[in-house]
Amino acid sequence: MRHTQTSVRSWITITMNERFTEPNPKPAVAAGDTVEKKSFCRICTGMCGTVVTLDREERVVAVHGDRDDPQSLGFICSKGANAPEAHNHEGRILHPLKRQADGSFKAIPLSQALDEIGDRLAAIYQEHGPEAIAAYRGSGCFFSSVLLSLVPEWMAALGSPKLFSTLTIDQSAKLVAMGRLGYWPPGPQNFQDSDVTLLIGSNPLVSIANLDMRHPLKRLKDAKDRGMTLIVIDPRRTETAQYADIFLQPLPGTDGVILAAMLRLIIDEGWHDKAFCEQHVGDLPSLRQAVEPFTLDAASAVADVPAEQIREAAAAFARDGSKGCVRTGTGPDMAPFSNLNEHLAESLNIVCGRLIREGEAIPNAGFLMGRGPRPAQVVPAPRPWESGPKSRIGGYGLIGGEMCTGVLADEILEPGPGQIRFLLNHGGNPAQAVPGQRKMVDALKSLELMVSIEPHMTPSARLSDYIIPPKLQYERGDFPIYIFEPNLSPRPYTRYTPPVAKPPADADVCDEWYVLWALAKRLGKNLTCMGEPLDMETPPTEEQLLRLTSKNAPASFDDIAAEPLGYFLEGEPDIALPPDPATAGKFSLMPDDVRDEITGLWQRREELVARDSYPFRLISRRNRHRFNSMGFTQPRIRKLLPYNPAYLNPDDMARHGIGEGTIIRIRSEQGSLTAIAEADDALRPGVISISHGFGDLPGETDYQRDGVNPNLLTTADTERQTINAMPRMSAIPVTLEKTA
Ligand SMILES: Nc1nc2c(c(=O)[nH]1)N[C@H]1C(S)=C(S)[C@@H](COP(=O)(O)OP(=O)(O)OC[C@H]3O[C@@H](n4cnc5c(=O)[nH]c(N)nc54)[C@H](O)[C@@H]3O)O[C@H]1N2
Ligand SMILES: Nc1nc2c(c(=O)[nH]1)N[C@H]1C(S)=C(S)[C@@H](COP(=O)(O)OP(=O)(O)OC[C@H]3O[C@@H](n4cnc5c(=O)[nH]c(N)nc54)[C@H](O)[C@@H]3O)O[C@H]1N2
Ligand code: SF4
Ligand SMILES: [Mo]
Repeated sequence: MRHTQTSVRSWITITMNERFTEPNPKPAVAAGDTVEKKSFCRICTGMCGTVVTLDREERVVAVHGDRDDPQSLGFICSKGANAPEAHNHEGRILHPLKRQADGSFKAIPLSQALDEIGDRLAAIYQEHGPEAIAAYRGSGCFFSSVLLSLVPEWMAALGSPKLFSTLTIDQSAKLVAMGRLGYWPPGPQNFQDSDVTLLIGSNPLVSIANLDMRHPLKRLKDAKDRGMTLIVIDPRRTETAQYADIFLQPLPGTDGVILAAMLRLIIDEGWHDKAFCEQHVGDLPSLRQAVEPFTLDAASAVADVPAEQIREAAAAFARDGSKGCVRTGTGPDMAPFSNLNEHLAESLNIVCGRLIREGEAIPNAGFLMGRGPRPAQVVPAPRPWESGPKSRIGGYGLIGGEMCTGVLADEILEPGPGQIRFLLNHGGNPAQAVPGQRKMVDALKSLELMVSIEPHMTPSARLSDYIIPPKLQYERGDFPIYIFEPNLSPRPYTRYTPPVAKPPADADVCDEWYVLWALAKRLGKNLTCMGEPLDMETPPTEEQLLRLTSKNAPASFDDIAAEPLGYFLEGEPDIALPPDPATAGKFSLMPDDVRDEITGLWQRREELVARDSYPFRLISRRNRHRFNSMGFTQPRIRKLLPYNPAYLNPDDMARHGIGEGTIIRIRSEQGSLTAIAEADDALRPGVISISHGFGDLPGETDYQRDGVNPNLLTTADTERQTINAMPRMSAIPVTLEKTA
């Protein structure tokens, strides 16, 4: 089946209720009419090797895991296998769309869209300056290697510091921790040969994040087979926690308390690495002093886990384990005190010396991101947010070169010089993803101009003035997302995939980089890619940009491209160099702001878990079939998991007279939502767990059809963390009632 102009038009006029009911139009292919090509999936950090089946028109008809792939070993998940639907379903946007006065969308040619956007953008720029122009990058943008550098460079070309992304509603606590503790160039010890791992608030077997992302189940089983001890801390006995040797199931939001108690115990028992601390830590006694109130009994009382279990976990990690790290996911990094949680988790690694030492091999010193010398020494706390641009609202500095998404809605809504009037939503879905949904949606609606580069009619797309649909992953050439390179592979590795599929013949889908180039040109700006100036008369080619993307690699683009299953750098791995006494600094475990936070944690410890007015705590979970909201518009994925249930412990359900499928109302201080209850005996009592990425716009959501958006219960306005404005996105106090 081919998409025609008419099918797009008729799709646009489909009514709200009908818009998701299209069957999956898998192209009909006669046997023998197909070819198979190797590529890799770019939905998540798994970067799984795939075999893509294509029909005569070079459209994707099937995607399988590639057993020959030395990294992912044939693994594929349901999201990756569903790529044919993402590429071919009737709802995929195939022509640039312009919103009409009545709210409907009209297909227009790309050149017209770019001209019109360019004119309006230039007018905003001239009248209000670069500060009025912002971009929000979502996960659909991060998984394209060229865009990783090009989007920030586009913002720089326009002279605007207002680049936002999901980073600061995710795990930017990791950047804050590094910025306050100091940085160790050779990096942490790797998972692959550790004898202990402490995993906090992450579920790699579903999220394919953390631990080892290349066929996580196989790698986890391998690690267990060679004797690795796995300790998991999570309010839910997750798929991953099933493999734990020690499992702590605390109340959400209590990681800081548990970690502080572990640090206290480890230092008192002398289980830490004294020689390492002596040489590389500036203030161990200050840390010890700050954790003084956090006895095992005190932590046990707050977190509601046995004191003996905390001791057991600390002993297994620090006393019995010799190699291996604490690794955190979104759980602690979204809970209250997220920056402190992450700081204490990293402090545990530092105190136990779980870093690659002088003379030791650095398994993956980088590939596309470049390989500099890595001395085994501390780069003292750089605190980059303390200098440079600050947000107009809240005065937050830049995190990872970006503004904090926690203040994005305010930056749009608050009048005054520097107010954001234009937003490029690049591969994101802020109307669903950002905490405080109602306010975020109001903000998006108030923009003078919103443009989404987006293949599907998401809630955010529907709020846009223009939607520019891109080529999808198998239609473009790429490398794996390189910002996490050392975590993606224990060996220096990258892989080039050419485009293997073609968009429908009559589609007008864009190269995303072209949109940035064309708009920069229309504004009379010069764009760079990886620091290299681009010709602003003739647009670059995809290959040219990928060549630039690989400019820091230890192999040429041609050599990389010649290895269809990926390029592994041969030879001896890099070695951590001796420290340079002239520049070596020390880790700062207890700077003043962290001390304030730990004091605050102690003072608020009871309130964090108080169950009087809000007896439950709401937490997140990833689900297998969607990547955040991706799949929200795809009929088969919707059929697989039509709505996101509110998971509850069966005892809680019995106590409240709630059965499977009971319609419940969940309220927080911020708002309320209606959801369908489902039992999950893996969840501890007192906790409700709901996936994000579901639910439509406020007022347009049918909980049975769309699921619900937990961001109706969150806010970005209160309890923002200092430094990164991180909202409270886990351990949200809520009440629960049956609906009439
Ligand atoms: N309550 C709550 N809220 C959360 C979270 C939570 O746990 N709980 N998690 C947070 C986290 S960790 C994150 S990362 C954010 C995610 O926030 P976002 O990144 O804003 O949301 P996604 O749903 O991932 O949106 C990705 C979009 O990219 C589009 N897309 C797919 N392929 C392409 C492509 O090739 N090009 C382009 N341009 N677009 C493409 C998809 O259709 C989709 O609309 O949500 C955050 N929000
Ligand atoms: N299938 C799938 N994979 C995904 C995604 C997806 O939507 N679907 N999203 C991707 C994205 S954007 C990201 S950022 C990564 C995230 O990857 P992960 O961080 O592994 O995300 P989750 O699987 O949600 O695991 C978070 C865990 O934290 C627990 N938790 C919640 N609150 C607390 C707390 O206060 N303390 C502790 N200790 N635990 C807590 C939850 O029960 C849950 O098991 O996953 C990525 N991978
Ligand atoms: S795990 Fe991630 S990379 Fe692998 S197939 Fe699934 S979505 Fe794609
Ligand atoms: Mo994320």
